[in-house]
Amino acid sequence: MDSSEAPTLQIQDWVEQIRSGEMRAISHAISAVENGEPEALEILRQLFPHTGKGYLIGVTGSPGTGKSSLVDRLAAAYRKQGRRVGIIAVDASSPFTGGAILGDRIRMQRHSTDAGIYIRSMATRGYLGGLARTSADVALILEAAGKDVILIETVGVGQDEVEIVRLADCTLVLMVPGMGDDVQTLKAGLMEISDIFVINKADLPNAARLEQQIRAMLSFAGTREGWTPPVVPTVATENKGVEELAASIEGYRAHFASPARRDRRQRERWRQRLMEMARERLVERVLEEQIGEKRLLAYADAVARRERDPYSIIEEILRQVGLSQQR
Ligand SMILES: Nc1nc2c(ncn2[C@@H]2O[C@H](COP(=O)(O)OP(=O)(O)OP(=O)(O)O)[C@@H](O)[C@H]2O)c(=O)[nH]1
Ligand SMILES: [Mg+2]
Repeated sequence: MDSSEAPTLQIQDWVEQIRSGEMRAISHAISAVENGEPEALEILRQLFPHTGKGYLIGVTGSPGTGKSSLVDRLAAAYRKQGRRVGIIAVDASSPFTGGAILGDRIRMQRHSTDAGIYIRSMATRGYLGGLARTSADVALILEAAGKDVILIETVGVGQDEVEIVRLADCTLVLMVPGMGDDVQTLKAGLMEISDIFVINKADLPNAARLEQQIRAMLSFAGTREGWTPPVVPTVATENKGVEELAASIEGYRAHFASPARRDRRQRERWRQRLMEMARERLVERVLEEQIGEKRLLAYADAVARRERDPYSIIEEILRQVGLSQQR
């Protein structure tokens, strides 16, 4: 065998193993994506034609609202229906509650003997390719591995996290009673992306009040393509409201199942992802490979001291890589 053929064959084997759902092959591929290893791109390319059938559910909300607990329950409900489940927990080590790591550990133990469920935690820092793209790629791997439902848990605080749930087919925003000004704390960005509102910890006082507030807010926001986000109360710790939530998700899925709607959403999603991917690759190529951190710092110094203006520096950089329009 020619040595140049060896890696290709290996990758083909690897891809086959992922597609048959082998946990170690899946984990290995996810690590390759996370670490930006060179073979990751080839794996993703080969897996891509086998994606597109999984349903991505984004679960977001402030720290400690019960996202992990609820994801755990939803996963169990889907398993009962015989569906294969993937879970991506982004930033499972929230510094705010401290409960999450323990919670995730318990969850992993509970499902550890079930081959139909794959759970992966990802820390938020240190991804070469950016968090949103990395988790999108991880979701593609899980889809190719035959997961029917993929749950992505993320703390809805930063732009990155909002980007992540934007990838989802359906996004749940968790709120809990008695958190400050309740609905006032709901960021406009989250409002825009929420397909279903979940009032978790509905066992706590003031759950009904929160529900009223959300409904009042929704009556101003109106419907999107004929869909008004339902408000579903749950008690994740007691497994209450989980069936109802699964039914709401199913309702949402059915609502957007028409080919025209689905195609429009898919096209919009890929338009955004293509732009992000292009931006990222261009920045990587131009700044890291052509300019370098040292030169970048020197430019920044010059601008900060007002010795140069940033506009002509960008022109200069583009000229160097042959992309300038001004010649
Ligand atoms: N009373 C009550 N407590 C709950 C409920 N759901 C979760 N909790 C508790 O809330 C705490 C946080 O739950 P998690 O599931 O870790 O919340 P999270 O949103 O994943 O937290 P982070 O990932 O740290 O942002 C834990 O102590 C849970 O037991 C609920 O419905 N009612
Ligand atoms: Mg959590």
